[in-house]
Amino acid sequence: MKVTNQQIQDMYTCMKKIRAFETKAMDVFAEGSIPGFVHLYIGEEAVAAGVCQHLNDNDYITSTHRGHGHIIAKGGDLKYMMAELFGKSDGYCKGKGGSMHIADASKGILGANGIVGAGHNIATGAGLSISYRKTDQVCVCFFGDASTNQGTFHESLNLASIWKLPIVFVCENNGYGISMSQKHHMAIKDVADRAVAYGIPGISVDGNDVLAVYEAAGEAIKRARSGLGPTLLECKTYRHRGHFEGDPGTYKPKEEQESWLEKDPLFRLAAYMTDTNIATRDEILKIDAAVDKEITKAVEFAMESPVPALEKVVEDIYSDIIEEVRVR
Ligand SMILES: Cc1ncc(C[n+]2csc(CCOP(=O)(O)OP(=O)(O)O)c2C)c(N)n1
Ligand SMILES: [Mg+2]
Repeated sequence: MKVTNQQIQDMYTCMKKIRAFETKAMDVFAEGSIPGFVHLYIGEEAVAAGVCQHLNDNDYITSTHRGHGHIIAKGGDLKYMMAELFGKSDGYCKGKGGSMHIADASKGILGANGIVGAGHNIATGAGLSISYRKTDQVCVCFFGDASTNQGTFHESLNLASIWKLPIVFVCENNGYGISMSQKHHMAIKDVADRAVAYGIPGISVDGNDVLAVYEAAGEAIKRARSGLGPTLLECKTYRHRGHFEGDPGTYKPKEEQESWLEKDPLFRLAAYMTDTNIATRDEILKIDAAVDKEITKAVEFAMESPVPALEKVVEDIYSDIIEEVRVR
């Protein structure tokens, strides 16, 4: 699959945006500015960036508790995201959802999700809706390795396969479900092997190599758009932080952490870009500076946004859409 220098630069910008957003979220959480939990995506940026490079605004994604990266890569607005993390009224969910409940229907972002395995079903529903409407949209379902032990994963892959739904199931295999390493939560090494049970392609790639992710995701998305059905794409990666902020991650062996830090996807891509003359060091630093500026603005926006009034807690509980359906 052909990739242009411009697309490579765009993927770098996207990964840098995720890294900078997450690093800022880490800092403001440590200062006590963010209520609730934050699960950071640092180290896994190449997966969201490489996959979403192929998507349009009207394609769908479903996400997880570790969702900031997916939302940024799908075009989510950093200001509204940051305000949501701060629990402020200008946030995506008016400050009532927080980190794990960010959605933007205008961009096909069907929501981050605190329920492990729930995105699989939402993606299958979105895929079914696309196939009913006969459009060329796709839905990408992002999820972690441990979530593939949930019944929802198996039910969803089965239905998506038999109905040839336009879905790409993207497993971000970071080797852990909270503190439990993969070798203690499943008896196989490659999650992609699970595809065999549903008669669909199962591909495993280096999830810290954005070009490998881009290539494999491109094939899977092409297949889905052309009506050939779903693919299970496993991207092997690693989270640099603990499961959530506050988890010191002492269960991760030091040598393991060091070996993955050497494979940092952002630094790897920057090195590739300079080695192959796609960008100079100065050009990369310019991108970094522009991204940092955008993040600073997002934090200012979040800090200036008002705390929601107490009475707002009882608003937005029932959907107007349900009211409309009832009236009809
Ligand atoms: C249905 C459900 N069971 C358990 C949990 C608690 N929980 C939160 S994250 C997590 C592990 C998820 O691991 P994985 O799917 O590999 O994603 P990762 O955190 O590694 O990105 C668990 C068990 C939950 N949120 N929802
Ligand atoms: Mg995991």
